[in-house]
Amino acid sequence: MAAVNMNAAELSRAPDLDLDPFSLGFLADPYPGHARLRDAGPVVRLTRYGICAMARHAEVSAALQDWKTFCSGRGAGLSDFAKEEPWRPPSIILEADPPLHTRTRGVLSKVLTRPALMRLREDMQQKAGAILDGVLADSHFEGVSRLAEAFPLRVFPDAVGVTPDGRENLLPYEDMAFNAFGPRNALLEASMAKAAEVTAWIAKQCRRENLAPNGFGAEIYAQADCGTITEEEAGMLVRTLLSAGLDTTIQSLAHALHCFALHPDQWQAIRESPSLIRDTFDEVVRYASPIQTFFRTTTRDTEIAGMQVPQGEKVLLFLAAANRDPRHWREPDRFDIRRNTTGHVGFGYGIHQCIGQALARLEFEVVIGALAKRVRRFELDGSPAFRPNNTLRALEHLPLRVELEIARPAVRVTPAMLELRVARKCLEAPDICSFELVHPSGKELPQFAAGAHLDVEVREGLTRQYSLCNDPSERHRYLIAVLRESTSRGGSVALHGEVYEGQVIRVSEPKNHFPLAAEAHRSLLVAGGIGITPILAMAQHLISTGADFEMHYCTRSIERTAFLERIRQSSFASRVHLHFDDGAPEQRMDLAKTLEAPGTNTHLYVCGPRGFMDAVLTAARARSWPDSNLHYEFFAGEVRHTDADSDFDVELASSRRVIRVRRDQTVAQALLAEGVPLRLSCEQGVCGTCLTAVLEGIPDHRDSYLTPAERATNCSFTPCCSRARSSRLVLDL
Ligand code: 8QM
Repeated sequence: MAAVNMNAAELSRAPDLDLDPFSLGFLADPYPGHARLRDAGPVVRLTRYGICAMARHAEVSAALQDWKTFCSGRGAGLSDFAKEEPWRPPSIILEADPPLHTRTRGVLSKVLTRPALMRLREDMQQKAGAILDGVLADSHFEGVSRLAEAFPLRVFPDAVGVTPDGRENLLPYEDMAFNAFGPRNALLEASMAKAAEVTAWIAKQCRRENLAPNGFGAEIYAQADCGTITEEEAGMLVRTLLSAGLDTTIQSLAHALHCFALHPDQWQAIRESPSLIRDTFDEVVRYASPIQTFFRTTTRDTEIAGMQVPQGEKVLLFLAAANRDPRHWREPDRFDIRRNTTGHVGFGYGIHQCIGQALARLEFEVVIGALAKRVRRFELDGSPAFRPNNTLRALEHLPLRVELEIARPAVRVTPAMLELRVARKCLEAPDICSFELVHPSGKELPQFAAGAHLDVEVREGLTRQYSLCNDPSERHRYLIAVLRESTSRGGSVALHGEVYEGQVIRVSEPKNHFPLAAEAHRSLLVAGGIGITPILAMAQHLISTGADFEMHYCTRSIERTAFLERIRQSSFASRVHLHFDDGAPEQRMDLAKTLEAPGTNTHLYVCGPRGFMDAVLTAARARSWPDSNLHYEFFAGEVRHTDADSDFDVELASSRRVIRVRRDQTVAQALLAEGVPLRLSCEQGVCGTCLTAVLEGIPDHRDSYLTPAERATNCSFTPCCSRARSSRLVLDL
């Protein structure tokens, strides 16, 4: 589109249009406005702003590629930096032309390399899994905050190396930056409410000393050390990442979820061929165009499709309208993951095309890939709501309902049993005995991690689970502690009364259903009574790794407190707070204070009696602790029985036999009484040995074995303790 020497008379003037593409009405439903703009001509003049605009694919795409005529150096928003003071120092990449742009873009392309992104993948997958565990525990959830925002917020700031404190400034900053490309309307004013504070935080984050050593931020500064850019420019490029990297990706995810809910057939296709996710990403960006518009400024008189556009004009490019121009696309308003999206301008086009798209694509593939394995179907559970922004097409609320994949219960291989000698049996407190188990010939024992337990065969046919409470770095012994409960089904009584020093007993290899989260920045350990056992091992491990943690141990009285002396002598004594039910009020545990304001990446571990754990977990959830940061294990003997229990039927799928389960029986008891073989171990929903697939009906889960997400699928249950909500369960037996 070169400047041409033509008489102005031979060129026609672009038609005038009185339309405000930044009004709330336009932004709420931009599509009719986009059609008007396209149909009015290849170039139109927006009288309200005195600027030119283009909305057809051919012209938008051509202008984006002709950076010499349509420059970025005078701003990518409405404001002309040649005439107005920019709201912040201009971006040295987005709002720059060659040669500066070439140099700064070169720096980011050296930082955001494929190998660098590949290194992030595994960690992202883990984080996606943790987020989905929490979100999918509920069949209804808010798609924007719980998923579309939660995931990028979890991975992107870490990838850049942003400090954990103050990350809540990131989204307000981006909202402000994207509004600032538009006119000074009420939207911009509103998002600028806390501008000074938010901008100051961002500026601080961009400094070298505030960036983590391994992130993209530090990599950018490493380029300053090579002399490619100055120290100040490095800070500006970090600011670019923080301006452009979060809300854009968030919205690609949010729009994708919205599209999947409206097009279940396409979600089904993705589930069948996950390789379609890559193309889906581009189709979402085309179809929804999270970035709707950008501006350029003409550097010379030019003509577009026979119409004159003078030098020094702001030109508004409607990326979103170009992406749905019927002159270019067949059925443009149809979301179709199989279409060829080549040439879409959702990432811009030409020298300024989005440099972060590979990172966004990676995030998208990881989350959508994880969802594809677990979610069969998305449905809207109410109306979505949009958040108006001068540049972004942003979903604010997306109420979703999901139907989950049937999780076939994993085949769990029975681990080998070990025969160990009781080297020491010791009364730790009234009714609490510890047992030190060693290899009879003194060999090293299989290693265990903090939180692990042993299945202990108390006697033939009676197996119970006990947490290991010694230091996990010890290899010569296992230490368990057992509370004698005369009301329970005999395990603890038998261990107290029938097992002596010198005796050999059979135990499983250590199993861990209560592991520490590797990524925790800080851990809060909370034990009630005998729940101290796994917590002791955790404290021992955390102190040895130099981790930040605090431990709370609640018991009925000092006399009934097991391991008191060990704790007082330990290397972590200073981290421990003791709380006695019969002690002075000021030493009781203050849940509100202990659980207040969870830092990002603080993990909570709770073990104790059910009522205790319920209180702690309820208090944590009330203070917005994310589910993925809550870890808990019920200690033995905590199966719920209620007076409301009623009779129901179970049907064996293989034989169609129907067996009645009476209100005073467990499913396991009813099955065994009818001669149906079933392997049982703990009989209290802790070990998972009896896990059975449920083909129809809804179980009433009472175990502490399945994860909340597994439970929500209703595809398996533990017949040793769980019951039925429906009148019949069809079991895969
Ligand atoms: C939009 O600050 C910047 O450099 C910058 C801000 C916003 C973007 C790009 C760069 C395209 C995502």
